[in-house]
Amino acid sequence: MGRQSEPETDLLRVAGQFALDGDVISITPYGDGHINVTYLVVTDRARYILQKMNTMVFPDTANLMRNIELVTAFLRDEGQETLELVPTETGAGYLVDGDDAYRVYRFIEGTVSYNLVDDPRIFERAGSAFGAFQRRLARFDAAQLTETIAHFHDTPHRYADFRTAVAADPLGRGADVREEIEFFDAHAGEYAQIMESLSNGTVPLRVTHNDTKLNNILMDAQTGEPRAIIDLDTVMPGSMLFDFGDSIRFGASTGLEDEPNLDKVHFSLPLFRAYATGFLREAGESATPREIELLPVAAKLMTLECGMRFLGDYVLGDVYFATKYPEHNLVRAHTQMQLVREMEEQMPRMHAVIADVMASHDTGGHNE
Ligand code: ADP
Ligand code: GN1
Ligand code: MG
Repeated sequence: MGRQSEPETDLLRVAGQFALDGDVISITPYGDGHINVTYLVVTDRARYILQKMNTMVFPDTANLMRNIELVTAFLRDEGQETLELVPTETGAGYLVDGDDAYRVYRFIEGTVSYNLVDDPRIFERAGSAFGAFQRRLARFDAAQLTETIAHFHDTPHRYADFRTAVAADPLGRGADVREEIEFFDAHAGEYAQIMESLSNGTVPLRVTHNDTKLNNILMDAQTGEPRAIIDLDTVMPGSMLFDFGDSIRFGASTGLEDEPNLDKVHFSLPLFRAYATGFLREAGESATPREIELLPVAAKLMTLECGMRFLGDYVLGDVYFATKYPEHNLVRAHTQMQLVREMEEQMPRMHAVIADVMASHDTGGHNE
């Protein structure tokens, strides 16, 4: 089920309640996010992003928006370009409209984002940007933040949800995906590695982004340098390993997350190296030995976790992720499974890459 766009008159009425500069010329669907419904609003003077927030995924809109205000204010104070909310005409940070909630951001002009990269230099910059984001937020008081989605990267918890979905099987889709279900069952013994290390303190709790897909970074269209990290809905206490792993899951692939032709989907060791180089240059100095040890494992675990979320959603009838066609979530699950298999084959090499990158940073020094 794709999330439905609103009728144009409703959108005009909604946009009209925000303090926009100029008269609205057009409102059109925008971007590739799976959670919110995003529109580009063009006025005769400026451009904006209007989002109908997903209140099923984020029921506590007030605290979600408070988190975003706190984090963006902090980043701005640090001199970092970030999302900028546009208030409503009555000065509120977002708009409640019946059962729905909307927000508006200034459009960050002159930027591009990618769903796929083949140039390791671009991916290294993505690594630096997410590494720097995490390093900066180490100075932010995590106690101020609300946990917007509980157990977000708690992989054993995600697996329990997955088993519940498979047991319910409301549409009878389970029978067609038995092999896929077995794949995630076969890995069940591995899922607790990060959570156990968080519990025993060998992996510290930090403030993390938690949704570090490549398309959540806007890069400067002229220079290629990262400008702003967006999609701050899931900034919460978490592990460095979640952010590193999820970026690798999405970006160190030669194919799109929803590429139906698996011949095009391969885990890329050069892209893995590039991201690790950028990320660890910025965030590696404070990493504990256990964090370093788990970086390759985290890539695999975040890929397994996302794969079981896609497959679970397929079984439940596509109620969570936006989809464009009936098998979309299944296609996404297949790409994640393919990447996991290849990561397993490459695991010793991934560990060697991390050792190499750490050694080169030790000798090169860290520049703040
Ligand atoms: P979702 O939670 O659904 O992923 P995002 O907040 O990531 O939604 O927004 C979806 C897409 O909209 C982004 O991938 C990006 O392309 C675009 N986008 C979001 N905010 C801005 C902004 N302030 N300026 C420019 N583009 C933006
Ligand atoms: C969703 O919001 P978006 O599209 O950037 C999801 C992530 C998944 C991702 C998979 C709040 O991210 O956790 O990893 O899809 N976000 C939420 O592409 O569930
Ligand atoms: Mg997004």
